[in-house]
Amino acid sequence: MKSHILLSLCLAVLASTPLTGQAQAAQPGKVTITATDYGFKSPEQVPSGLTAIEVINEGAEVHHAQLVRLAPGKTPADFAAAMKADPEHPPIWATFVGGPNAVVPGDRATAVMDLQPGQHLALCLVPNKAGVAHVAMGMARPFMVTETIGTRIAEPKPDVVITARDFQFVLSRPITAGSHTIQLLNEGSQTHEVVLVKLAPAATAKDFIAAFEPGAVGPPPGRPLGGIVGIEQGSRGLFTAMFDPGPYALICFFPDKKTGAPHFAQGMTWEFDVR
Ligand SMILES: [Cu+2]
Repeated sequence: MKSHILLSLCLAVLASTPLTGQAQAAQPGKVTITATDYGFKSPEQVPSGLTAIEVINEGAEVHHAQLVRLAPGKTPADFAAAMKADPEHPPIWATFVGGPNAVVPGDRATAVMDLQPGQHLALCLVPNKAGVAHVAMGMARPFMVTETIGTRIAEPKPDVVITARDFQFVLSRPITAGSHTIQLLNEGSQTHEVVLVKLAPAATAKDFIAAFEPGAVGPPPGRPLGGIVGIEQGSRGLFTAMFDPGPYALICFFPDKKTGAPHFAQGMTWEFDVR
């Protein structure tokens, strides 16, 4: 989940590359990122390769962990400076490489991503009630993905594929009740994400989105259950979710390359009923 609002915010927080919280030991194939209001705890170094990245939300707001890989030679401070200079367009040397999408306080979500070596950042682009993206309040955490030879986890086999296009989601088959391993595949020309939302009865994706607009009152009529944060053209990521009967929505909040407006405004939502 993210908002274009974030792109107009000062990301000076990154310039000082704060290491919020304590470093944790990295374990091959698995990384835990703890989100609070407003910071991340994560290992400083993560081995490359297929990795189950878990976000645990210990905050009081909705959080996710958007991973961004910087090109060789680029630093978190460079990223902050570039975003400050041109808030509408992330620098081309920053690659959006997925991560676990939004969950409510007390919840957790996992995304399986194939991490490549290099300097990374975990960002939370979810806005608070005032429309300020959490990244601007300190939710930016640098970490290094290191070259690894050795243990790699096996790639989970998806039983549902969600294909993201400009600007729609296409499901390989209807989602039934029970647990599913889902692959998000980006076949669009832009970066896309998927937030899986369990909607409240009679609520729509639009109602849920409206609850995150600045000035909205009351809790959102639905519960985000993770998904995959922004991935670029040709990329994929995997997540597992448990489906109870009822209404669900898939939503892309990623800002349009040209206009900066979120993709849901261009119709990138999908509602479905699990029976
Ligand atoms: Cu999108």
